[in-house]
Formats: sequence, structure tokens, C-alpha cells
Amino acid sequence: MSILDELKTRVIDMDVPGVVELTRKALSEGSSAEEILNKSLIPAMEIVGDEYEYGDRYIPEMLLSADAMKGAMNILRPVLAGTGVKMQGKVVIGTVEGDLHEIGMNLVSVMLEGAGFEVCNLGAEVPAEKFVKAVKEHEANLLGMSALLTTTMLNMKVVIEALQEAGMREKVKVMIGGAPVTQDYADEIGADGYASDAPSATELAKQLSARSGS
Ligand code: B1M
Repeated sequence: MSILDELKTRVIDMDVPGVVELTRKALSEGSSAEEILNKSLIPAMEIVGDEYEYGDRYIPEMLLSADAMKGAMNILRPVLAGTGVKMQGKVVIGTVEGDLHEIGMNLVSVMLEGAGFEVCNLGAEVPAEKFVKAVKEHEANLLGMSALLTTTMLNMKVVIEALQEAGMREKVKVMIGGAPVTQDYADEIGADGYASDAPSATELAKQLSARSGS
């Protein structure tokens, strides 16, 4: 088995230290960061995402594979930044103000990174003005918001209004998600898209990024 195939298997098998070690080894043996991303990490997370969607994998197992992916990305991020590899786009992501649920949002964030996006993860309880400031500073073409509470999802609308007030709404595509969020709600508040889980969020981000001309 090639080292890239082995790395892919280790991500699927949730072997966090093994993935970190093999990522370093693959780089030192001449694989490029782009190859590691495209031939090992992304296909592995696609399989993990499919297994989760078909009910063959539970959330903790998905999070462990995501942790392994995160470990590999920590090694690849500086290498990718230095090589000018074409990123899919720039995403600012976070959980809205008043809401500290961040497990699902972090999962989406890691999968977006794995799919080749440059991600600025603001964490949980992010006020509208912080989202707007980050989009501006990072010149992001996508803004992702998560909410797990029926009360805090209302803050997604506040962020969209803040973008409008700052004259930035046309510059950034807005995608939203989280357990209480629906496509109807996305339509109601004028978001550009809604995704129900991390794999579909990655697909949606690719579509929106292509539409934003990035
Ligand atoms: Co709380 N909590 N919680 N909680 N919590 C829920 C959400 C709740 C449904 C539990 C319940 O009552 N059955 C309920 C909300 C009810 C409602 O409003 N409808 C609830 C409540 C009420 C609360 C508190 C108010 C409890 C209290 O203190 N009385 C409090 C709120 C505090 C606050 O936020 N201000 C609270 C606190 C907590 C903990 C701190 C204990 C902890 C969070 C820890 C953390 O994140 N650091 C917690 C947890 C863990 C949960 C449950 C059990 C699990 C959430 C989770 O992580 N799921 C949850 C019940 C449940 O969902 N079964 C519950 C796993 C995660 C992978 O899934 O987050 O859905 P999820 O993310 C998915 C998708 O939604 C989607 O992709 C992800 C991956 O597939 N997705 C996106 C998410 N974000 C996306 C963004 C996208 C696209 C897709 O685009 C940008």
C-alpha cells in the first residue's frame, strides 16, 4: 500500500497520532501538501461523511476522524500557505452570539479545510460585529454561521443585517446550519444557502464559492 493510501486508511480508522506521523513522513518522502490533501485526507473524510450519512458511523467516531484530519492540517497549513496552492475560497465561520454549541461548527470547519478552503474559525458566541470585521479583514467570499438553539438562530438575521449596513452583503455568500435551522429559515432571512450536516456544508460551500467567482 502506498503511503498516501495508508494515510487515507488511518484517517478513516481514527488513528490521530498515526495520521500526524504519516503526514510528516509523506512530506519528507516527497509527497506534496496538495497530493496529501487530494489523495488522502479529502477522500478519507468523504468516506467518513458518507458512513455518517448512511448511519454506519456515530458522531464521536466522526469527530475522531475530524481530529486526525485537524492534526494533519496543522502540519500542511504552513506548507500550503507557502506554495500558493489554489484554495477553494476563504470562509469565516462561527456560532452566533449567545450560543456556545460549537462541536458541529468545528466539524464543518475542519471538513471545509480538508476540502481546500482557507478557514477563519471564530469559535462560539460570536457577535454580529465580529463576523463583519472578520469578513472584511480576511476578504472572505463565504460566511458560515451555526446555531443550535431556537432562540439564538434569530441572531443569524442580525448578522445578515449588519453585513447589509456595512455595505458588504453583495461581497460575501452566507451559508447557515445547525439542528434547528432549515432551508425555509435560510430563505426567510436571505441567506444564500443551508446545509444539514458537515459533508453537505462542504458541497454547498463549493457551489457558493464558484458562484461568488472565487
Ligand atoms: Co445544549 N442544547 N444546551 N449543550 N446540546 C441542545 C442543542 C438541545 C437540543 C438539547 C435538548 O434540549 N434536547 C437544546 C436546544 C433546544 C432548542 O433550542 N431547540 C439545548 C439546550 C437547551 C442547551 C442549554 C440552554 C441548556 C441549559 O443550560 N439549560 C445550554 C445553552 C447554553 C448556550 O449556548 N448559551 C446548553 C449547553 C450545552 C453544553 C455546553 C452542555 C453542550 C455544548 C458543548 C459545546 O459545543 N462545546 C451541549 C450539547 C453537547 C448539546 C447536544 C446534546 C449535542 C449538540 C452537538 O454537539 N451535537 C444537543 C442535543 C442534540 O443535538 N442531540 C443540545 C453534535 C454535532 C456534531 O451536531 O451540532 O447538530 P450539530 O452539528 C451538525 C449539523 O447541525 C450541521 O453539521 C454538523 C455536523 O454534521 N451544522 C452545520 C452545524 N453547524 C453548521 C453550520 C453550517 C452547516 C451545517 O454552515 C455554516
